[in-house]
Amino acid sequence: APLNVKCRGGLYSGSTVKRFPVPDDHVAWGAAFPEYAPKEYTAPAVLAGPVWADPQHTEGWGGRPPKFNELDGKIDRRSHMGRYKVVDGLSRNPIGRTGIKGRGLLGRWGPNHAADPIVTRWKRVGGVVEKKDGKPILQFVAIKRKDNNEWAIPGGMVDAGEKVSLTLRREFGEEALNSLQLSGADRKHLQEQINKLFSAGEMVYKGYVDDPRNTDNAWMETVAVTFHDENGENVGRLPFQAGDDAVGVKWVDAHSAIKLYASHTLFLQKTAELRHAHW
Ligand code: RP5
Ligand code: MG
Ligand code: MG
Repeated sequence: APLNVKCRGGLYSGSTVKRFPVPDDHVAWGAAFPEYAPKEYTAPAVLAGPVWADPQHTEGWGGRPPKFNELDGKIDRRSHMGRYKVVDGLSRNPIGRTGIKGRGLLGRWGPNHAADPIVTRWKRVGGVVEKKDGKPILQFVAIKRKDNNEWAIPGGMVDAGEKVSLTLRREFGEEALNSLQLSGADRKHLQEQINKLFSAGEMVYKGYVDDPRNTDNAWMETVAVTFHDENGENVGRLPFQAGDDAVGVKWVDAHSAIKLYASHTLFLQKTAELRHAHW
């Protein structure tokens, strides 16, 4: 499969900084590329130093140098891809060149860990499971991202010290069910419904994400877990409403021609294979 496709070429997301053009056969660090001169860019929101961001790579790192390839206090700087290289004191993208240095929109040097919940049911028409080419059609919950209007799985960043199982539930609640706008009893009731659905999940992918925000020094990684509602009764009761960084939510039929954010089509394909669904 082609590597670093969505994080190469054009302008860096939300900026006017142009990525240094990297031809397919020059992505790998091992390919000689003496003229490679990427610009450095880290978004103002990251440089402002919110809790989710590391310090800038100033001399001495403001007394808090990142412990690369380690569990650094509550911050997990280990990669699902194995040990990554640290070159001139900075983490290096394990897949290859992206045409930009720094962190861009990402808070962490090195891996930025996310979790993606893939919630599925069978497509039913008049109560009967619909089939194509003899296989049942799987549907999944998609959200429309506010940052670029692309349809995506309702995933999000794992907070420092947070368990992935909690990130999956929290992000699904925030983005697909607008849980942040609920209070008291309503939120508690919704949480119980989510917990029931999320009690048994299966991991379909763990590793690097071809995210448009990736840079030579910072990149997205995820754990994608699928939760299937065989008879559709649990998910049928959920009050879907887009929230937080999502502006739309809907059930989408899974099939090979679908276009989704970052590497999400790949996670969906793995889910369809796991369920022996049409693809
Ligand atoms: C993707 O970005 C991951 O697969 C996950 O869906 C998402 C996490 O970032 P935010 O949704 O928090 O922007 O790489
Ligand atoms: Mg979110
Ligand atoms: Mg998100």
